[in-house]
Amino acid sequence: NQHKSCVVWFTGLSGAGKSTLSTALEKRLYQHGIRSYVLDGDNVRHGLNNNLGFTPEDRKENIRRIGEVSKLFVEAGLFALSAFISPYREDREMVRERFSPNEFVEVYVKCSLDECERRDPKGLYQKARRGEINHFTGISAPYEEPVEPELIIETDRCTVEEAIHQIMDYLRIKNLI
Ligand code: GGZ
Repeated sequence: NQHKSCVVWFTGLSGAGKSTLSTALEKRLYQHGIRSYVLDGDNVRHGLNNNLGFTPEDRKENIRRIGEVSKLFVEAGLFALSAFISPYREDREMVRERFSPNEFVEVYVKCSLDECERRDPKGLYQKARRGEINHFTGISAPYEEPVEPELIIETDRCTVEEAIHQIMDYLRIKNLI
């Protein structure tokens, strides 16, 4: 049951489905005997990065640190499933460059802003529209789409199950699992 380890880097708008997909992938990998760990806002922004906000500079540092933590996971032989908006192309590319080409799998969790705003699971878009949250991605801060992501998953057009299939197939083709 030899496998390589890698980072699966989920990028996309708030509410696009990054956490849902990374958690579902963690479960599926576990069923295959592969240990992985989800890094997301809940376990990183409240701890390691609790001194960072949402300005471009803070997001850059957020993503840089998460990239370094992801690298430690991969060196430890685990799959790192990193689920952050990571809205700036330059910041994602900075992380990519820390890995060998087959170790970094960028997954664009694509969903229209309209749909994310309709879902609004935490009511953050509504707050952002009212001007109660500054620098909110999609409303008052940019999201730069990936140019050549390894995978694009359109969460307003497929089920979680289908999305996980798509990722697992990719990992198999690349001999990562
Ligand atoms: C975007 C914000 C903001 C602002 C708080 N902009 O959907 P969520 O709630 O649970 O996930 C979002 C999370 C984004 O943190 P990231 O570390 O992923 O962002 S980045 O990669 O850009 O550094 C959202 C919440 O934090 N949140 N304020 N202004 N999202």
